[in-house]
Amino acid sequence: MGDNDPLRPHSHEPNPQPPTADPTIRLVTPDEREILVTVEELQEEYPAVTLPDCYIVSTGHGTSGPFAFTGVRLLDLVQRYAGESWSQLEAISADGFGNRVMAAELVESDPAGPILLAYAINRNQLTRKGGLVRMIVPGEKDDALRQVKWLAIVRIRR
Ligand SMILES: Nc1nc2c(c(=O)[nH]1)N[C@H]1C(S)=C(S)[C@@H](COP(=O)(O)O)O[C@H]1N2
Ligand SMILES: [Mo]
Repeated sequence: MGDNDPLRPHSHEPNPQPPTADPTIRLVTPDEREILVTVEELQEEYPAVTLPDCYIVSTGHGTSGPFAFTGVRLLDLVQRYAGESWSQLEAISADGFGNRVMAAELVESDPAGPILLAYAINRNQLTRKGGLVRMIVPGEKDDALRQVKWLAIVRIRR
């Protein structure tokens, strides 16, 4: 994929502007099925989990928080569509910012809490500008490169 590979290390300068308006996520299963997951489905079909003490730690430009993020466990979403037959996934935003998540990180979650797909912050719905839907990785303390705003694609790999 060359220089535009969203999974390669990228700049710490966050993009402040949502690249698109629609927060629907395209989930791709290991057998290449594509499922569109809306914010409403996340809110209605999965247990809501709130992590009360999240920080967005940004090397070079400060830390913000604490925030209480509410959303679904990424593990719950993945297990619904891929069962147990997967080893990792790619979480990629609409502005081409990405992260790889290994199964072990979801199954044996960090003591700080499980990785979430968040739709609310401090009990209020996240705005699109605020990152809706945002991946929150509570175990990440050193920079904010895993706190992916505007999640657009979840590609699950065998
Ligand atoms: N989609 C997307 N997510 C992103 C970024 C980005 O540019 N695009 N920047 C990251 C970086 S470098 C930082 S510091 C934080 C900033 O989060 P904030 O905008 O909520 O302060 O978002 C992270 N998540
Ligand atoms: Mo950053």
